[in-house]
Amino acid sequence: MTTDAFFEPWQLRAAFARSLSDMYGREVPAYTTLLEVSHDVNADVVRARGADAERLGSIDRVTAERHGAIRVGTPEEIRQVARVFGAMGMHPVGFYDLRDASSSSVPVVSTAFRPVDREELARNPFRVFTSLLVPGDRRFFSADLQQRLERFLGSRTLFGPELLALADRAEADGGLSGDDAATFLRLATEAFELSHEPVDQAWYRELEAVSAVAADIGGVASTHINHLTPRVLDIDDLYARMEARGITMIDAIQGPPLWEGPDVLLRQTSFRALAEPRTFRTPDGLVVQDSLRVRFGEVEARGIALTPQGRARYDAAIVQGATPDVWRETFPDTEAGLVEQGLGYFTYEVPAAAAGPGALTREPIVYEDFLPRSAAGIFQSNLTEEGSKDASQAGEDRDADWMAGAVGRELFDPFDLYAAQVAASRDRAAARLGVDPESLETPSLGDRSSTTQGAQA
Ligand code: OOG
Ligand code: NI
Repeated sequence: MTTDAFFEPWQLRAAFARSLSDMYGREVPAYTTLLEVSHDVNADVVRARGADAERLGSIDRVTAERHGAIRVGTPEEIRQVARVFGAMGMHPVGFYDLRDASSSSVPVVSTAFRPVDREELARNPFRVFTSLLVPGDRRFFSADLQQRLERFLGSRTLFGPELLALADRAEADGGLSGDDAATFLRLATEAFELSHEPVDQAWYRELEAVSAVAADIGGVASTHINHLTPRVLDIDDLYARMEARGITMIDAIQGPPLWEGPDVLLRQTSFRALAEPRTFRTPDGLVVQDSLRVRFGEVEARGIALTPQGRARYDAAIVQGATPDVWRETFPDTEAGLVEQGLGYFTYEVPAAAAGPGALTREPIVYEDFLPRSAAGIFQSNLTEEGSKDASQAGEDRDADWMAGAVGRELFDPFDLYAAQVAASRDRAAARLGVDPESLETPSLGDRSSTTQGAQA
């Protein structure tokens, strides 16, 4: 990086995603295997399907695309996370309550930091699923444990003052100069590396008995990326190739099944965390070698974003079991069907070589968010112990408003963002055609190659 260059938020975001990926690849070798296999799968899909493979994102976007996951302990910590990600044009989107989505002990609520504008997403869609511990939830923590946990969390520092100051400057100035950008990226990457400080054994094990997730968050004095997920264009093929390489994946691909109709939302699969050597400080002050399983591997395929109606169908279908038969009863088997039934989000596009005024095509909007049941499944598949949960106790109320207050920023609603993309595309198309946006009909007929009469000229 040279001193005179200036790095805009998206450039910081793209560089950060690369830097994290390099760090993770050095530290978690199976992740490198996953990246290699993902690249092979994507190259094969592009070769086989041509332009059609890029309908839900260019191959450049998909190749660079990652999501990460982190877990923090306090509202103050998630506010700091928001400053670091805010510098990179990543904003909190959505609210996920994992406490009920999981049968084992997962005492967190979550949001995802990601770009929200179409152009920004196209430049680099890096997103981070961010979970926040709920120490006041009596189903998991006694009053005494809550108090000790909060004291421990209150006394640690996840992000140093230099990193936060650079983050604030980047947000205020719309980017950073070369030297500052390099420092910011180095400090931000370090903040998410696994710490080699000895772990307080008694404290960690006490929390682990309640919840492995609680121990991962509150049993150590730092945070870490716990997985980094590439995107693939054919997750069934990837699954088979990983197994063939001797890497045991979890039993299932989470989310929708493989079927002949359009891919919607998100399909994910993972391999279990590998035991990594860690040092522990015992109650008698000895430092001993042991291991912890906290970093794992995940991969995902993204489909079309669903409207609230589409999502309601998805939620009803997934509890019946995500089989192709259930899907055939639930969803139309064409994109046109999704449009006609108001189930999916599609934009209005004026083709570059439009046949004439009024010619419109539609393009599907890719799902940029997460799914609570799948997320719970990902958490669950990586827990060594179930932990303990006393369902007779009342949980602590948490919702999107609470999360917005904790983060101290606007929390975007995913549905609003998709709907806004549709509206913006409609206005753009109307302006190009010189007609009133209200006069545009949904381009619902035919497939991609066919056009439909947009304006009543
Ligand atoms: C986050 C799990 C959720 C996903 O892809 O659904 C997630 C975690 O394990 O901290 O990353
Ligand atoms: Ni994930």
